[in-house]
Amino acid sequence: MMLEPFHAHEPHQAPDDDFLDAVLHGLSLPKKSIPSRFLYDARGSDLFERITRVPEYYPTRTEIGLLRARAAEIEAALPSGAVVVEFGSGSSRKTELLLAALDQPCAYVPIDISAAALYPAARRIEQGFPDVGVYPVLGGFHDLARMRLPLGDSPLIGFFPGSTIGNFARHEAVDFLLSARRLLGPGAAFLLGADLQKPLNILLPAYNDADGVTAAFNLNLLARINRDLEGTFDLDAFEHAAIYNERYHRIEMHLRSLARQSASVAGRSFSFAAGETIHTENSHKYTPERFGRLAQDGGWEVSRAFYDENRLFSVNLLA
Ligand code: AVI
Repeated sequence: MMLEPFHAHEPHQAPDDDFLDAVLHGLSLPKKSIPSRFLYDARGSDLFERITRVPEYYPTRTEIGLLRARAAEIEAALPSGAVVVEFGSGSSRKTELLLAALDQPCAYVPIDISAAALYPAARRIEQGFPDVGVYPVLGGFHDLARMRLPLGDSPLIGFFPGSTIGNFARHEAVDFLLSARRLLGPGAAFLLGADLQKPLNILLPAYNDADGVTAAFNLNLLARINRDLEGTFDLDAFEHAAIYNERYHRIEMHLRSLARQSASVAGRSFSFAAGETIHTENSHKYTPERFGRLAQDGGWEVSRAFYDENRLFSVNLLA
């Protein structure tokens, strides 16, 4: 099969005014919030990589364990000679496991908004899998509707590990699934990681690790505002808080003000009551039933699901 290099799509990097607008808007809301995608500047991405290695953060190692342990079943359930399209590929750490499990995959298309993550990871895969054509696409989730995959008639497999879908609001998750379906076309398969609902004694420490890596990851958002948006936040006057919201089945990360104070961003002042928070991330946790309904609303059907023995995490095969 022949694949053309990609040029159809203009590179898209979130411009700085997007960050400024989002922060000014988010801090003006009655319940202050900033979209979680802004947690991932270079330092934030580095801290997230460290989070995936702290002992309390079970999702990454559980998903990797599942991809390893169930490789034969995953291979049997997926077509041979396929093109793997990975959404938000980042460092492509789990890609090697999938490509190694599949029968003669012919191409890999990583899609990521960060050029710094995308191209080195693409090169690594190219070196590790010389028979697989690698065609990186620089772009974010918002660009999916405008993307085209100029591929031949090989079967397509979407790949979205890590339970990143859990960081979307429900309507965003549905829109994402619909866009992925449009992009991949009829007949495609989609392998998607989803974190499971579980007791709080496991869930809360995963987002409150003892070494404070998650706290540093969250607080780095204020450091980023100070650096990039002429912010005046006192990082010692806020603390990381991760709570479980029972109603929405999600971990919420917040930055909690330790005192009554004000801080300015690009010359605009914002006041904080003691205890007031800035909501910085949601991480939804699913039951198999809730995940099945989400997939259905996004135009897919769960055809097979793999769980680890402790039912911490799920890898779902959608059709
Ligand atoms: C990227 N995402 C799936 C992580 C999660 O668990 O929701 C982000 C994260 N936030 C704090 N720790 C990890």
